[in-house]
Amino acid sequence: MEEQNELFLDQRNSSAHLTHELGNAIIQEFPFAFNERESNRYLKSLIDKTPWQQDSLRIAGKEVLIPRLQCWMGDQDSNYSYSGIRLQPKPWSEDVLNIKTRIESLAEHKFNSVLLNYYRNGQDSVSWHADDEKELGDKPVIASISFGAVRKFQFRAKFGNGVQKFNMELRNGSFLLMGDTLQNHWLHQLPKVSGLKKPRINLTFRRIY
Ligand SMILES: O=C(O)CCC(=O)C(=O)O
Ligand SMILES: [Mn+2]
Repeated sequence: MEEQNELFLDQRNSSAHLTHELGNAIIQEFPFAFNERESNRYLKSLIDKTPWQQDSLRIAGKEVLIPRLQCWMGDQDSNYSYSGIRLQPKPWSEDVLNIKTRIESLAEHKFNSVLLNYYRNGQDSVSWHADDEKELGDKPVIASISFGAVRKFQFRAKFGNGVQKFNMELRNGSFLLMGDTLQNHWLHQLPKVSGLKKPRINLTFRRIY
């Protein structure tokens, strides 16, 4: 496992990136994919204009609200379920299409849907999972963009004794390209943070087959 340092990157260059090797999987991190001004504008505009909903999961016979708001957008023929929740795609918004254009050129990859997550404060989170639903194919490439509060993002090996871990900080305007073998070998989570009042938006672009 290898770590590089973003201090050596040119902050004005949206395509400047680091490569993290996690065993047999690769993550490319573009810390400055969106500059601070546009990131702050996207944060506010996405919070205000996205048709957010809070879904619930059935856990041990009880309906439990998930700790974040979500919105699924995509091409109108994409149909997807996430942790047992069936998501009907909303039509693309102008902001999301603009973000999609930027990251498709950085990633050199096309996506047809996106899951938006709104973490209202440090008490919102997502627990250990992999984005490995069968609709995403055998080797899903996932493009993850973050706006707002810096949050810790953690990886844990799926197999073996699970002791292999990797942590990163997802900053305002960063873009993480999770390579095609990552979801097969690693789980990820965004843990709660006590005392954090600031919001964060994350978009994970996916390709549904
Ligand atoms: O908010 C994040 O950075 C991750 C979200 C995530 O893992 C997901 O929606 O599948
Ligand atoms: Mn995920």
